Amino acid sequence: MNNIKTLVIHPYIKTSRRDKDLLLNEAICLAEAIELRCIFSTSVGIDRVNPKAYFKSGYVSYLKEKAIELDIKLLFINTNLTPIQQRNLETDINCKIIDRTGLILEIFGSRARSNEGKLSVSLASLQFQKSRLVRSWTHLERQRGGAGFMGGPGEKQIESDRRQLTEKINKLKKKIKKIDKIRNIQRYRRVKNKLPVISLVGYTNSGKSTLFNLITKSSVLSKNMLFASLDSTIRNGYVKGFNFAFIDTVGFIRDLPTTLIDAFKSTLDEIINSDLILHIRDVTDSQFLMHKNEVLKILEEIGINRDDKRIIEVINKVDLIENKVNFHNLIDKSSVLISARDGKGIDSLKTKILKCFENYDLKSVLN
Ligand SMILES: Nc1nc2c(ncn2[C@@H]2O[C@H](COP(=O)(O)OP(=O)(O)OP(=O)(O)O)[C@@H](O)[C@H]2O)c(=O)[nH]1
Ligand SMILES: [Mg+2]
Repeated sequence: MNNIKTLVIHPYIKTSRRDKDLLLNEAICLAEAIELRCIFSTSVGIDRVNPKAYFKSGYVSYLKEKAIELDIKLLFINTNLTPIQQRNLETDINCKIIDRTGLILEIFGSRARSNEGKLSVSLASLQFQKSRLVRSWTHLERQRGGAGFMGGPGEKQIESDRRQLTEKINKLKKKIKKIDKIRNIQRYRRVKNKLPVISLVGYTNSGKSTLFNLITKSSVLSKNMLFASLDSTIRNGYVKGFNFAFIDTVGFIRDLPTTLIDAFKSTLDEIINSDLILHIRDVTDSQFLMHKNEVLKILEEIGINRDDKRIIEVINKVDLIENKVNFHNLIDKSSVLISARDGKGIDSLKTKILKCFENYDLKSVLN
């Protein structure tokens, strides 16, 4: 299903001060995260959104010409479209259209490995469909494993009405609740064993899994790709001889669809219950400050204040910038600088972690 010839459009309101080139680049990375072949990409400034087709008719004609000229099979528009806009664009351009939420759902669908992850994505997709009900990519009908929105069973439009969707949603919720119960039992056990829990959170691609693997000697997928690892993983890890439970969580991204936040609620709840939250930040990220805010915003959505004392900032990938720029004025003094790749700073990070647990009855494996 990969390699679909895709046109990537990043629309922005002309008065917006966000950096359109960086956002276009992120849009291309999202498309690549599901192995779409980006043939042409551009950002386009608009004065206002056309409620019928998002763009003015002149630009729609331009897109149509481009799609024919380049034999485009899919158009990714990096914004959230209403069902009407999506349908009108598809009819006018005669090409499949996917919007930002749709694409992120596709990526999540292709990445989820665990039972809970798959169920959560299905739930998010159904809720997304229910919110539009005009057409869908029929996430549940097709066999999972990649961008299934072109050809094959994915082509079939969903016929279920709202009631059927609601039924499916309720069934899924029940299943997830069951898994939740197990999760709660596990959480209870960890509490009973007094095993402190440390969550790794951060923007996608910041290096969470790399650090997680290093500390817990695991092999979670870590890759230079948005949303490489999706399922949250929990493993024991030792910090200078003391035992902790570490959690690698799903990566965050700006404007993470709320349906996904909802669907991943139980996973994200693990973060709320953590004793410590490592906020992993990529020092080479050109949107270093904006992405910090996006992460803090999502944490706030799940109920963790941005000034929560449990959050420690971990500035990662310092191996890439040493002696290059003075970035120290961009970061808090309390942050820890590390390279999860070459291990630099890990000792300081561990010291800092232990300091946070000074008043805690830690289990030493040396005893
Ligand atoms: N140079 C350098 N690269 C790093 C470092 N840490 C991680 N990377 C690379 O950054 C990319 C992303 O790393 P991941 O660990 O997959 O990032 P993540 O935060 O888990 O990303 P998602 O699971 O996609 O949200 C990979 O190519 C890593 O090899 C580091 O300290 N230095
Ligand atoms: Mg990861």
